[in-house]
Amino acid sequence: MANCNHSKLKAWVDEVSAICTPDQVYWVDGSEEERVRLEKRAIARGLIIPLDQDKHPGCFYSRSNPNDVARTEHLTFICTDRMEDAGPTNNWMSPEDGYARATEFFKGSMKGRTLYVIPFSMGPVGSPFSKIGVELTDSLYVVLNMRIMTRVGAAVLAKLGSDGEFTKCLHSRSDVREDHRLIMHFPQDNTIWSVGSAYGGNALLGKKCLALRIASWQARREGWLAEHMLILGVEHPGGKVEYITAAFPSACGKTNLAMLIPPEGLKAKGYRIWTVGDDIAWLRVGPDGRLWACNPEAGFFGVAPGTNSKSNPNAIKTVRKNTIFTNVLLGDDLTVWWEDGEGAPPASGVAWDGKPWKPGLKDKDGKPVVGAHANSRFTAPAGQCPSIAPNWEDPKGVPISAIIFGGRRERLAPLVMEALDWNHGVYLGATVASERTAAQVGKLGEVRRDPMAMLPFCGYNMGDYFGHWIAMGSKAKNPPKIFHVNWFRKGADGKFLWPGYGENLRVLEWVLARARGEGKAEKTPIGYLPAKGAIDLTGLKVDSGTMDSLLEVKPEEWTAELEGVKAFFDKFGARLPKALWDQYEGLRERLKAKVAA
Ligand code: OXD
Ligand code: MN
Repeated sequence: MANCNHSKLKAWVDEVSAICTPDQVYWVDGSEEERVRLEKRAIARGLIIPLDQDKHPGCFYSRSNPNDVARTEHLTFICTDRMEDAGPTNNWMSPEDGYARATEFFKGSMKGRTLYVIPFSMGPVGSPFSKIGVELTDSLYVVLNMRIMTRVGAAVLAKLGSDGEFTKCLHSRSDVREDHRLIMHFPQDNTIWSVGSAYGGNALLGKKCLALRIASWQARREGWLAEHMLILGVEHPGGKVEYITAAFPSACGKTNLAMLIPPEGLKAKGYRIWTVGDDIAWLRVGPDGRLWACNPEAGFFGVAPGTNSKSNPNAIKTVRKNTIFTNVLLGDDLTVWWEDGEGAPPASGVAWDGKPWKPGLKDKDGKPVVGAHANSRFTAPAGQCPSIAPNWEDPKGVPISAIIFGGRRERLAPLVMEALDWNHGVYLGATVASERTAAQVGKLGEVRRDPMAMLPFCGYNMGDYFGHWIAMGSKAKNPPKIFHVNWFRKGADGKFLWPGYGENLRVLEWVLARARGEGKAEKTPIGYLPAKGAIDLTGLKVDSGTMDSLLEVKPEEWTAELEGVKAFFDKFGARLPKALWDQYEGLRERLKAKVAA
């Protein structure tokens, strides 16, 4: 056993061993020597396949069970004494039922396997932001991924000492059956139990389970924020760096924005983007009354398809070495490839589902067969990203100038707007929505709300969560300005109006100018919008008519939108803070006045 003198931790490992009956227990120390040893073990067991080491040094391929390729929200529960504490947007179970049901699946689940004990820190070890967890898992794949995504091992155990607090994270892949799968959160006990899945979001318990669901609960109690946000720094001509956090629902391009490369015109001005994090931000009020943010993760668990040197050149460079690829296409030449990726596909290979694959392969109905699963992933160390900020591990975090919310709306929402004040900004975050696209089951054009992009990740009643956001505005004497963006507005021809990608920096430039009290804006009923010419379009082929469409505010459409907002807010009953109803009424009045004018 490792150098552990934490009696409660040792007792818990014994207790779990008695239930899961592993053949042996191994304490992860986090050393380089251990990495090599565990990789060899995983290769020998067929859990990972080494890629061509000349082309992809230190990289491995892994394929999961085809029934286990994404987060399973319908099997994810918040287990609290009172159902209303989980709220209407979470699945709920009582802690008694939760433990009892999951115990059935954990019983004997590690027989013939090793139980790995992974002490891990979310956030740099010892930072005032950081939280410690210990994951007990029977999955070597999880161990190798946790070593990339978090800080693990001896240093964490030392920090924990003999009686430090930690989140108890229990995981077993068990038999990877969907009917034996449960992802359970017990926030009152600072505990997570996940069984029946080895997929990242379900099994790397530091990420969504700890850093968002459990942390959001703790954050409310302790007066900070745990958010589904990227963090980036914008270096201005002259060298000054200002930081932004941004929350977008899954698959809306957070990783791409976090690693943005300025387009030629802006690069020439002297801009540069620094990546601090691509998925999660923990925010605390600093001594200066500002919000300071820290990325609790140490790696990127990014979606592969669609990642290429146009959409995200920095991600392509990040995954060149020391990366685990899961469920992409494995070429017979031991390279990896994914749809809408980089370069030509290999001549032949094995697809994510284990079946032989060739470029141009069609199914029996003549439809193209993909080589990589749409949710296939790369796990890569953050430090390898060419745009990683030199201070990304600063224990005191980075000071935030602006918070951005965004959804995917083909109509209605303008390219960018600034909230009138903090509470209005919370309203903008609470009403973030996306329209369903043809790719999703359901009514086309139907609006799905994803407040602050936290719908699947908030570990308590979202009505209380909105209240906590409102309260944080008064706690921070110097809070950041709040904005809403929409990169996805379409014209009458059904084409995107805004070019996106690196050009988004033009919007960030206006956002930061506004945050400094500069930048020209026009007050509209829905918020401050850029005044004509306030967004620098030099060198960009977007004409002024298109810009007008991108920034058009149609009061009738916004009035119609209020109905959907009301239905959503009504779900929370008395738990919805009055301040948000005030915002709703204020917007209604402003729109009425505009229509009447
Ligand atoms: C993720 C997600 O995996 O948001 O980051 O689903
Ligand atoms: Mn995410």
